Amino acid sequence: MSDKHATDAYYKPYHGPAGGWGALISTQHHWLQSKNATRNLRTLLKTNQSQGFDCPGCAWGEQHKPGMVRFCENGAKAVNWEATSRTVGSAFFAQHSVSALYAQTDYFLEFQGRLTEPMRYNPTTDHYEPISWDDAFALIAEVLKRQDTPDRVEFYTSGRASNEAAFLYQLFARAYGTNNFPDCSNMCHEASGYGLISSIGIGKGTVEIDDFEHADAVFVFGQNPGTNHPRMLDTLREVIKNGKQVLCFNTLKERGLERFQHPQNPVEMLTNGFTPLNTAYFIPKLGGDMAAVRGMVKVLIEMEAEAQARGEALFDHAFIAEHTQGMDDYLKQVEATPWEKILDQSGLTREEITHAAQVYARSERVICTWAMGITQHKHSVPSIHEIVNLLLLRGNIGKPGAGACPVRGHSNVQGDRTMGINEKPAKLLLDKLSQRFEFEAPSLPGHNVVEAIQAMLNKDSRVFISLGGNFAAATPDTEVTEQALRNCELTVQISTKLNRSHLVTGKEALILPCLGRTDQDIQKTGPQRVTVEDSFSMVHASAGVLQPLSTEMRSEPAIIAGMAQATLGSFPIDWLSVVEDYDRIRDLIQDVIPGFSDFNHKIAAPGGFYLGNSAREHRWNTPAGKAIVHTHGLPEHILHSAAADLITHNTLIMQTLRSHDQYNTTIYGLNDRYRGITGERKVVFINPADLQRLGFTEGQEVSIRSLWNDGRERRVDGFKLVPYSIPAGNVAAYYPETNPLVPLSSVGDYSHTPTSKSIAVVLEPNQSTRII
Ligand SMILES: Nc1nc2c(c(=O)[nH]1)N[C@H]1C(S)=C(S)[C@@H](COP(=O)(O)OP(=O)(O)OC[C@H]3O[C@@H](n4cnc5c(=O)[nH]c(N)nc54)[C@H](O)[C@@H]3O)O[C@H]1N2
Ligand SMILES: Nc1nc2c(c(=O)[nH]1)N[C@H]1C(S)=C(S)[C@@H](COP(=O)(O)OP(=O)(O)OC[C@H]3O[C@@H](n4cnc5c(=O)[nH]c(N)nc54)[C@H](O)[C@@H]3O)O[C@H]1N2
Ligand SMILES: [Mo]
Repeated sequence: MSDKHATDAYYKPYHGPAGGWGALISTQHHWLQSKNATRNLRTLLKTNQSQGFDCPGCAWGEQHKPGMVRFCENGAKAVNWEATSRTVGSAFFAQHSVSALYAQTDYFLEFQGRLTEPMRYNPTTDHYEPISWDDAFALIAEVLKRQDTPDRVEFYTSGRASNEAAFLYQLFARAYGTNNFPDCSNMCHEASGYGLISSIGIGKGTVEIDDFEHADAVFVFGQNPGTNHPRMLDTLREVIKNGKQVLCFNTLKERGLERFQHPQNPVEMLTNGFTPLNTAYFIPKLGGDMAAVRGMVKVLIEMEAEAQARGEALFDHAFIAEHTQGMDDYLKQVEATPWEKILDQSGLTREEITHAAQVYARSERVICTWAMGITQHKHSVPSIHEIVNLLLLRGNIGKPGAGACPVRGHSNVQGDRTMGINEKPAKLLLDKLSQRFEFEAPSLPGHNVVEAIQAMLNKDSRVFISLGGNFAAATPDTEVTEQALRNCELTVQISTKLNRSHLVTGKEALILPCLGRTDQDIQKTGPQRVTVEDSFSMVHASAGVLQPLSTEMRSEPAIIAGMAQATLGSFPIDWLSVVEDYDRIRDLIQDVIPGFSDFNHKIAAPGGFYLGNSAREHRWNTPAGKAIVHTHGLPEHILHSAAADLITHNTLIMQTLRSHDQYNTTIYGLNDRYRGITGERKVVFINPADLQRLGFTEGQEVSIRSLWNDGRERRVDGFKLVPYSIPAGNVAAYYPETNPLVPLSSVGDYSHTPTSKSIAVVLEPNQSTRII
């Protein structure tokens, strides 16, 4: 058993600020590791510049001030990771069998370098072997054509695909005949899309990046920008410098939200001047934000009564009357919610909630931002409705400096949805596609991620095609998902780097190596650019700068066109001709997708163009023509009943989250600087009182077992306990190592998003070392 000294080796609390010298040192380390220092410096300086490429790191927007260097530490890691000169080609696969590679860690797999040749799995030898592009496309076409219905095929998308690739991909799948579009968004901001469409009639944030300059207060719910959206820290820092408020709600004391030092501002770094980033930091329990916001509204109702007694008003009654429906019912429900329930579920004190409410009341313009701490729970959609209701009370949607801001993850996940990657497409999109391309677009809803896994498990779906991403590792219930993929007749992975999904093969399996954001993309008419959309609905161009490592790599649009041409011939378009010049793809997009008229012309502008947002203009695309104020009771329990029914006094609620050295399933390194972890990923952050109550010691290795009433054991072993500032009853551990614990059917209400932030678990002495 480990003692305290064993823990010291990997856990040492971090006292510095976020950003700053640590960020620079870390960037340099990753730079050198990529074996390509000068090539990468050139690359980094082109990041997010108008003549360069869009950073593949995150979907935060750009503030267009001249001369700014527009990358952050973690963006630099993402760029360096892609721009490596290491390659994985036929010699590599001849050397390593698929089973041998399967035994390696995720870190090892991606570290091997860029995929450079199309490969086909040979089950007899258990090795991948080279295949020509034509043969690969012919194999895909043959398998697709022999299916009795197009709904046997799943078309997965990860959010790095460009608008051009995404548009062609959905056109291919729909022309083939299915809406089976499981996509990473189903595991990510689905609840934001659903929650916002059902309340304000558009599934996107309502703020522009410049709104932050005008906000009086920014409420940051359930996100860790120091790691996951570092450029957002610059924006928050400016808010505070303007003398305005940033209030953070996070179940962990995240260093990146507490203090921040700008890595590109030498004066600040030399003087060691830290900007205190938050003006208040609240630590709710997991899943407690809805209760916290409800408590704030309860206080605001009292303040409104006091204001009325003075002949004044706190609520924006004119706005409520003109623009909303259902506010009275909601306010009655809030009044009927007892404080005990609010305090118990939120884990906050009445004073804390009152303080937050007072800041809200004093602020003319309020922005609420959120990410996975809100969207990956069972009651995520109700939580988002609650946040929207809070904003609507004082007309905080559609005025400068105010609004709703779900902070997106992947750099083009929002654009992919705009382009029609959606398993439940709007009728308008299908009508436009049918009209423009003269075919009947399929109207039956397709599968989301969880449904796709279930369908492959039942063998209802038999082919899995993946435009990027790492489905086997990113999805819940790893063992079940792997079985689902293995059931397929064919799995196709269009990827930049080797990952677990290449090793969990169907009967047939293909790896199709593609160009990334940083690579030059030369087609018949010359160099091409693609476009992406950020969290603020800004669409802009991106063009890679590096020479591809192999002539055998193809662009995503070219690969999609190759599959489509082999499967469908020139129906409904001449696929190969549109990829000769991406302007032609953009012409198609402009004909189908609203907001893209004059597309090719508009992307010439530096910074791109704004797609507009109906809610911001007070046009509410809801059945009532107004913003809908939804009324939900606080959840009985934050867990799904299949877990809640099994809990005992030993049960803890676990969130799965990202370390500082990872990009989703891509592991750059084994450190998590701001949380003080080095050289280790298998850790469980736990409240010291729980550690003692459960009879464990710091640094002890444990197994984590999750609770779900289907008789299947879900367990991971060998995790070290790290005492941490986290509410009692809650624990945290990294994704994807803990994905085997997330039951496939533990999904959010309305959103069907796996509840990756609320899993019932028990900790047990480590099973792998236990003496029986
Ligand atoms: N460097 C880097 N950048 C990334 C990514 C990456 O992996 N690495 N991933 C990208 C993607 S796809 C996404 S979606 C985003 C993810 O960005 P985040 O949402 O910031 O990612 P997580 O690591 O899941 O962090 C969740 C945060 O919410 C807190 N939290 C969890 N549950 C709750 C809760 O119930 N209430 C509250 N108030 N807080 C809670 C956690 O303590 C943690 O700070 O980042 C994107 N950017
Ligand atoms: N337990 C748990 N599970 C989660 C989450 C969680 O918080 N907890 N978060 C969820 C979230 S928010 C998300 S978004 C998903 C992410 O799910 P995915 O998007 O499926 O996973 P990534 O890890 O981002 O995918 C990485 C792989 O993408 C490929 N790739 C990288 N760049 C490119 C490119 O430009 N083109 C192509 N074709 N391929 C490329 C590389 O091969 C790389 O190995 O995971 C979800 N899963
Ligand atoms: Mo995400």
